[in-house]
Amino acid sequence: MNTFGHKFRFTTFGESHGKALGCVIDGVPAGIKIDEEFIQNEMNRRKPGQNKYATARKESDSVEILSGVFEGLTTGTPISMVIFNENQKSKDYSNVKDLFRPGHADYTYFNKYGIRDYRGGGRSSARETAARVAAGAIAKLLLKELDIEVQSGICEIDGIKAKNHDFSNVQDSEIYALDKNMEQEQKDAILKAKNSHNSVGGVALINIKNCPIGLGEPLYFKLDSQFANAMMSINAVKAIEIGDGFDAVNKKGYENNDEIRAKGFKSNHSGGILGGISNGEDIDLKVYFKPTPSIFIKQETIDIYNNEVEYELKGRHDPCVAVRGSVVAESMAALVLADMLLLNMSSKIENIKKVYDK
Ligand code: FMN
Repeated sequence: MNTFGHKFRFTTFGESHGKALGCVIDGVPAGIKIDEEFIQNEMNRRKPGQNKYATARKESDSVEILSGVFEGLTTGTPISMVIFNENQKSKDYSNVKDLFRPGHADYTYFNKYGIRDYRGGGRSSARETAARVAAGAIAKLLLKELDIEVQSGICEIDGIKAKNHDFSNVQDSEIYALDKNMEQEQKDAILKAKNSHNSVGGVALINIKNCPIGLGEPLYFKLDSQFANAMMSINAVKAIEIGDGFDAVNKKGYENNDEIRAKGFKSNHSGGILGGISNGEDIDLKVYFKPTPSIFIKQETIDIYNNEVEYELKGRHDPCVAVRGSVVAESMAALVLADMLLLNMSSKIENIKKVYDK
């Protein structure tokens, strides 16, 4: 199961220490202008090795488009993109060859398949998310045609919460912080964990503007369920909130309902989704990332022969995966929207008549 989406559908391939990763996207309408600089820029926002708050692994994450684009426009045929791996250090993993690293997929993969690529986690590595960002960039170019905007930023690191959500701060921040006043404290928490060979968790906020009313397919394909599916498919994501999320549980109905006026909703506690369908308000999602499992502190585990052992990791790892993970979550949100937009087009006979000029 390496495919996501229905009408706008993509499949990713590749492993952390293999030759390359990539994706094939099917269902992209013809005639979308492909801005390669934009796609690469999206890749650069996720790529590793950019500052001391991220892993030191250096990858250019240059994307090559192999098919589906002619003279700068999509042709309606599958778009395939490839990203070659450049900076693997597979020998860093020789000491964990027969061990199951705590917090990683090693134990479950091995028990499920009986074989695993231990170098960097193979397919279970978040290196795969580079391919999702490439696919997400194509989805964003489709959304751009419809003036739909998806943005993200970090609203919490190690329990230190942003008090203000200012997306204009994100692009100048090394940790994509939404609150300039909390940024230093959040950065210090990452460095403190890194210097003590540990890691921290964090929360990304995704905001979607200009989403039309009607996206989401009741009952088993609600928009919220598709966002949850998309976000929970990202490595290290442990929870997602929509709108007021967990806080809604402790409110009374009167406080939580968004009253409706002729000009629209008076509030947006629902986070832009009602009954599984977008209501035209901003969509707000919070995506919760656990602390990076790879830490450089001695831990207990077992080997593939069930011997109890102690081990210490080598390698290069993100002290807080939420930072680069926020870009992946933003891409997945764009991919869900692209799919839902295309699915929604056949919900009314008028729409179909419009296409066929009847
Ligand atoms: N885990 C690590 O141990 N080291 C890393 O450098 C690392 N980088 C990541 C980068 C991104 C962008 C994301 C989203 C996750 C990263 N992870 C990293 C998380 C692991 O891949 C993930 O926790 C692990 O595969 C187990 O899966 P699970 O946490 O979803 O259960």
